[in-house]
Amino acid sequence: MSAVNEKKVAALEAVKFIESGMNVGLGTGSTAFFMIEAIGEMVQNGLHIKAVATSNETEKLARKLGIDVITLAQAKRLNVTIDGADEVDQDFQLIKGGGGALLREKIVAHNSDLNIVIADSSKSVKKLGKFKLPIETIPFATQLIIKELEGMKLSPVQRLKDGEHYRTDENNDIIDIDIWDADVKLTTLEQQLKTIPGIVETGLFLTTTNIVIIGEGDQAVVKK
Ligand code: ABF
Repeated sequence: MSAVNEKKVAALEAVKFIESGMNVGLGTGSTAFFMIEAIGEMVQNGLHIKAVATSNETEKLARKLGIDVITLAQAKRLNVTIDGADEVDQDFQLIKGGGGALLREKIVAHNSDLNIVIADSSKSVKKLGKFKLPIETIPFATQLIIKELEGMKLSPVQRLKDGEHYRTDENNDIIDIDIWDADVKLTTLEQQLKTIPGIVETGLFLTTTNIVIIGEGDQAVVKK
């Protein structure tokens, strides 16, 4: 079964957790977009929810599908958030941010009662870090942060798009770092990174996820 089909299988399983009256956080990325399309159909069939988008792209898609999008401030709290990931390990620790939306995704996840991650089977890993870890930085500090990360042997590379510095929805930079050989606990690494002034957020989601749904062939494997 292709990755696309596995993404759809996982997305369709996840939307079963949504009920009318809920505030729902909508993730970013191709797997999340399949989930949003499914919710769009449910809204056409009478589902009443309010949604908070984790990126401008997600907001545009949700509005196009007739989903009632509100701000996080208006929602105050989310009943459930469904989002993708770049890697997920057996302890539900994630690397996210390949799509550049990690800051709003982590904020939305933090303000959600239930966080569900959906992914195709290629995202399941024994050890995080084959996928480079995205770090969101304030442009004022990015070049100096790169130097500091080089000193930490994390091989930082500033993300580019069409030859220019990639800019997030919050108009920040993204630096991708290699943590594969970092012989430090992920929680310690996250703390070390977050103490560097100018680093806004990392793509390490270590404690936010309650349920992982992996598309494996034509089956959705739900892990709680
Ligand atoms: C988003 O989904 C990002 O955090 C992550 O990078 C991306 C994964 O994209 P896809 O579902 O297209 O593999 O939540």
